[in-house]
Amino acid sequence: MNKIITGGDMNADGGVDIFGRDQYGYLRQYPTDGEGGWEEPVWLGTGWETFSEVAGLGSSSHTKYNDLVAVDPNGDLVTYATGASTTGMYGPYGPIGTGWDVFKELL
Ligand SMILES: [Ca+2]
Repeated sequence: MNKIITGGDMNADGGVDIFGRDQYGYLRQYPTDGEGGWEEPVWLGTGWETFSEVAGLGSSSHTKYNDLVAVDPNGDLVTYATGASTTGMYGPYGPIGTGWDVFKELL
């Protein structure tokens, strides 16, 4: 993995989840099992290597699910809204702003 982040509780099951992006750009979500372990990863898609930064966000879509934000190759900050991330489905992303590539990382 070349990027590991926590996204908060992405699937609204009460446990904090983590994400890993591998060298090929695959993004996986690792849900907690609620007992100190982790469930099988959920594959969330490819192409995530194009983002210089990926971070967890609260629910920007006013749902019970948290979302992700990322800095795309143009330096735009974009959001990926989650429906139910256990299905691996993320809604289309929308731009938040431009010029975010000047920042070293998202916190
Ligand atoms: Ca969770």
